[in-house]
Amino acid sequence: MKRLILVGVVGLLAAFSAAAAEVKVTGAWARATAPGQDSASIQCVLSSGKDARVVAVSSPVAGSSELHRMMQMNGMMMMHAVKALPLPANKPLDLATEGYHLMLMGLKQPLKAGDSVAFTLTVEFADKHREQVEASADIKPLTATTEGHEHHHHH
Ligand SMILES: [Cu+2]
Repeated sequence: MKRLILVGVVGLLAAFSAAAAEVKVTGAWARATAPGQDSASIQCVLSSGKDARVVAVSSPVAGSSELHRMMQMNGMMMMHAVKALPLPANKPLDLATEGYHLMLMGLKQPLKAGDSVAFTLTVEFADKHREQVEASADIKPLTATTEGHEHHHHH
């Protein structure tokens, strides 16, 4: 009898944690801005317990924010806005590896190393249900690199 009760409790806990953590944002960071620079890109790793896609990003420090992807064009790295970032169930998406970043434009203040910047992702699940995911990115010194993935500069 005692053993049956224990199993029941464990099952309930598992159900709770699955519901509370469908989408996770880890390792979010952005580079400190140079003088006069009014845009920044955020890198992070996203994971979801269900099939989903990120359809929007916003931040209180930016006038506007977009989902961006890098693309090589005529030997130059260009970036362009995309409508969504794919987020298949249980398959973490490392934005840097896939050439994506979250683009903050029209920054209201410079980003300083050691600070953090809050941002919100709008996630749409396969059933069209949408959820807001709050996260924050650590601001790293201007010289921080993304292990060779950084091919572009924002001006
Ligand atoms: Cu960009």
